[in-house]
Amino acid sequence: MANSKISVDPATEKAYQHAKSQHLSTIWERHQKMQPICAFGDLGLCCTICYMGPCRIDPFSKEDIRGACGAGKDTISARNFTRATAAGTAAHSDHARSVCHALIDTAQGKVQGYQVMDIDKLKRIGAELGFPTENVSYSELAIQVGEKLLTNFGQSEGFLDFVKRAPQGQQDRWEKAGVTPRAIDREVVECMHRTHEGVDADYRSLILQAARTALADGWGGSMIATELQDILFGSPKPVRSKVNLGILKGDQVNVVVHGHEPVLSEMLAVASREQEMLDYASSKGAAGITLSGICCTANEILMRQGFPVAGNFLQQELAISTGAIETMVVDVQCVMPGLAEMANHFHTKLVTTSDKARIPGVEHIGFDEHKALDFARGILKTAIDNFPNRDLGRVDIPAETMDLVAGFTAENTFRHLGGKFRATYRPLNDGIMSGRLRGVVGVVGCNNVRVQHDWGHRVMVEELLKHDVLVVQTGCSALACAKAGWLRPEAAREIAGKGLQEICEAVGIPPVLHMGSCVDNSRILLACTEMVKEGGIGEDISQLPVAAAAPEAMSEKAVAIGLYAVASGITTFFSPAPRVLGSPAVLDYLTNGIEKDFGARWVFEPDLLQAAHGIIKHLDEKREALKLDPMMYGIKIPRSA
Ligand code: MSK
Repeated sequence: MANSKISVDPATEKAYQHAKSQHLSTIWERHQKMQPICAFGDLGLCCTICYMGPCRIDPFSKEDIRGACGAGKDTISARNFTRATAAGTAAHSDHARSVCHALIDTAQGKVQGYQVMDIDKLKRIGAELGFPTENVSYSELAIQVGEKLLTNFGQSEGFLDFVKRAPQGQQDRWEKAGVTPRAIDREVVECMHRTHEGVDADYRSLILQAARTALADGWGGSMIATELQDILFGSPKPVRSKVNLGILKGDQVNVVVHGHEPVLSEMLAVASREQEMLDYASSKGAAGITLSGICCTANEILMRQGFPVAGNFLQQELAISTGAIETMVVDVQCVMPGLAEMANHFHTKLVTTSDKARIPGVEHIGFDEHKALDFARGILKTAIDNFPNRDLGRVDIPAETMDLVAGFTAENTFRHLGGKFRATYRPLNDGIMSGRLRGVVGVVGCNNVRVQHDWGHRVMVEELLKHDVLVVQTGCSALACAKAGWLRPEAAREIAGKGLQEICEAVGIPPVLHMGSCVDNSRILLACTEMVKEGGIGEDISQLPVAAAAPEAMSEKAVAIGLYAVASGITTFFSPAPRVLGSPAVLDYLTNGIEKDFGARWVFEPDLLQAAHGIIKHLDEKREALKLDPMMYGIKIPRSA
């Protein structure tokens, strides 16, 4: 941690101090009250799976202590890890299932307001799935694609369709390890079965099932969600916008979307631009409507429509504490129940909209896609009606905002790099081969109250940029770096090493590429696949000079993402570590043994600057194995590596 402040972001620090001065409960105070955290739980050595316990294993005991059923620390720790992976995969994949249904319903004309926006992508994916794409209506094709991908959830035979997209080397490894994912729901269910009392007690066998489940997320649920959202709402293109609490407007109706699913927020985006709505806002004394977001619903409407972002995970309560939000509309995942209490202190209406996610005491208006646009208009109208209730004496919006460019995808990065006439990853691969670029690293994931807000992302990314590493990002990590200004093309000149600077300036991209929400980590898998296909820097993903990192990991989804990255051949630096530190065997497998199975491993380094240096060393080892040119500008590996 850089200092005693709760955040390295001045807007967040100011908003926190303001909330504290009003004695408002925030995550920082509640977390403090939880201290000391339970070491058994933290180490993964508490078993709550049956009702004979809970059983806890003392990690320091010289005896081979076992739970009542005889499960030791390796079994307990691996079971906890497997269940976390299953929960993370379930979250991403259930999201994907909703998008499949939304695409089918749209094509059947059953929903209001949506239309298929990316016909080219629909045709590409239709062809990939084996459907004729000529002389067929787009609606028919969309239904076929949606229905085919829906079978990936529960099919009793075969493997997931998008597994075939992976480089052959990855597919061969998965087959050899017996982890090629079959059906998404099946893998999640099998995790729950195997971790039930008295089933699988072998830690390696459990972790391999966790890997199969994580792969069902990365190359299944998450990839389906990303692809179908692109088809339905349009594939992102580079777009300018702004980030941080200062985007909230003192004289406008502020509506904030929060969570992960873009199905409703896309309609709110449409409705917020309608003249009728703007006129209604004006009739209530507001100068306009500002629609913005928190977390990944924010990333979705940022990537596709350029709407501003109020903040990332740890800023959600503070956004309400500005006193300037009329309505916060939440859907699923990363929505803290603590929002309810914060909203009660202000005029803010907090509204849950997914029937899967309610909060006691909070108004629930179940989203009805069939009347999606009218539903969105209704929400906006209520927000506008709430504008006169704002207590102007309590409004305190930090001034900070930052410009950014978002909207990068595996496909459009391809076009950017290759120029207008020949879409190719060649310049990227050439940049790596010639030593202008050291490699590419995906720095992704959450905020975690155990880490100073945004500090982990920034300390790591800054070090990587200085050492000529192109950084791709998603989720709250992208927003942390956006607030620092590193998602502006000018940042290349300001912060990047000379080689990275030259590449960014030649192509006109920022040194940090924002690729979307958590499910869009699947775009990073596809970008790695393209790098392999382009040739010259590795025969499969595990040979590429690439890595992944989650420096402020918080959710079970982060565990699933980390595991599918590793199982896809990408060494992943993850902190805080998942709850496996209490089992030396599980820890050794995840950080060493797993490399034999997948060509990559986990690294749990809590010193995040040191972790950045570890990433740089890892990239250099990959470069050396490929006998690539030395780094063009001779930047040395940092001493701590
Ligand atoms: S929102 S999962 S805190 S990235 Fe996707 Fe942010 Fe992590 Fe939630």
